[in-house]
Amino acid sequence: HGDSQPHVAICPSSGMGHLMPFLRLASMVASCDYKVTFIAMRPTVSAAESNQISGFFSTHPHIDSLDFHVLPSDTSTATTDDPFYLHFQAISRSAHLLGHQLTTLSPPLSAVFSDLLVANGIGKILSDLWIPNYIVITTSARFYSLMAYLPHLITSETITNFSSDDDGEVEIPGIAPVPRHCIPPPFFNPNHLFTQVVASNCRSLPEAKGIILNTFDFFEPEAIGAHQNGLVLSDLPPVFPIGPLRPFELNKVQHLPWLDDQPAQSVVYVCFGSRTAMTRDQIKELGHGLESSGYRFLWVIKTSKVDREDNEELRGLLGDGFFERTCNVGVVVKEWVNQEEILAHPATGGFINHCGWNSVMEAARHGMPVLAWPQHGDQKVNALVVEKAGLGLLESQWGWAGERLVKGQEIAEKIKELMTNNELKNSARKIKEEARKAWEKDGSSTRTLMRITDMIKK
Ligand code: BUP
Repeated sequence: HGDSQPHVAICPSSGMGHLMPFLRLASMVASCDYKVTFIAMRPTVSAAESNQISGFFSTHPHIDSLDFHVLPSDTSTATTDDPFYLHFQAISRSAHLLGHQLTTLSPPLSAVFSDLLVANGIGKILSDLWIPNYIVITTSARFYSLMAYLPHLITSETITNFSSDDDGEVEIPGIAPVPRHCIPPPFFNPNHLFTQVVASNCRSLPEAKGIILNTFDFFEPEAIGAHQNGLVLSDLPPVFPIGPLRPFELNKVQHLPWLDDQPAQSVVYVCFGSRTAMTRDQIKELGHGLESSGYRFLWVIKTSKVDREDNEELRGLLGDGFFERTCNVGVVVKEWVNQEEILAHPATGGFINHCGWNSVMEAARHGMPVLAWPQHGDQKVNALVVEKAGLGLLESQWGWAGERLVKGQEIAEKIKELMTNNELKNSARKIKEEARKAWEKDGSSTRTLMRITDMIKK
């Protein structure tokens, strides 16, 4: 130990979808006998994130924690009031301060694992000091390709030339073209805050030592292969696919007495991630859909954008009598649940999900068939990956959040298909098997993680 033990700093950005994979990575790196310092972004966007961070440190006392205070976002020029986009901008704007803070850590850092959103701010500072920076991508390899190529799409005006009713495709070297309707709408506007933050950080990708991907060879062979062969852009760093990242141990064991009492594979688990996407009317239709599908359900529902204001009355939202009529077959939860445990539970038979990438990797790890219902951002591209890999069903006509009201009957039909499709069940099982193999002694993710840790030791 002592000075010979390599020291790695883990720098996530905000939002549960960004925090979770970094906590997992911190735990995995610490178990390779490295000294790990975890940078906690303050304030967090949601209370769930700060709870998750404290839960993590109660089981990982050997990992150092360092708070980093993010500068307030600059709302004067902002083109959006979305709290997550504003926070992304704030983090991106503060990243140079984070870079300086990292250089004062002791013992000096052997490497940094950082979020893409801080790449621009810390990249140059770290490379001047010869500290290798590995950028961790919290989305699919396919969406990473689109982001990496975004600066080029903007400069060449390829993307701004699309009109909103265009049903063309965006060509990206090395990977299958991305249908226009799957590209996040902000990307068509080069002045949108989200587009600017992503594009400016992606311009710094070439400064990184490597790109860590939470995916695995079997799941995304095309996009991983394209990067390994330098097809997307020739100046991008090498990729290191080490997914599915493994969950870490928590002190609190969740009790799921209701789920324990249900028959095997009988329950539809419904969760659209930590931020809400759906309109009130759509939530109501989803309620109708679940009810008329006749299946049992466990529905985790978030009714406002960020959990701090999450105080809406579910009863009013779901309509008179919903709870009375479904009390024997369904459970609705507003609280934070341990999703991995639900996906691992024998009673769970299907997963209705927005395709936040962590959820996708968790479904893959547990071989859980997914009804993909993407809402925002990277989720439509992720849903294409889910469909192509054989992990789920995708109804491409359902649109982005709020674009179209999908009726309960239509949802119920899809739920029946999800729960009865044997071909899908078999391919999901195969994916689980391959995800397990990726982490065997000689598996692709095990070997890739070892390559990274060997590089850091040198
Ligand atoms: Br909600 C919820 N419990 O109650 P995604 C989520 N999770 O464990 P998101 C719980 O949070 P972005 C809950 O397992 C996953 O690891 C879930 O990340 C966990 O979606 C994580 O799936 C959520 O990537 O993030 O939060 O919408 O918008 O960044 O994709």
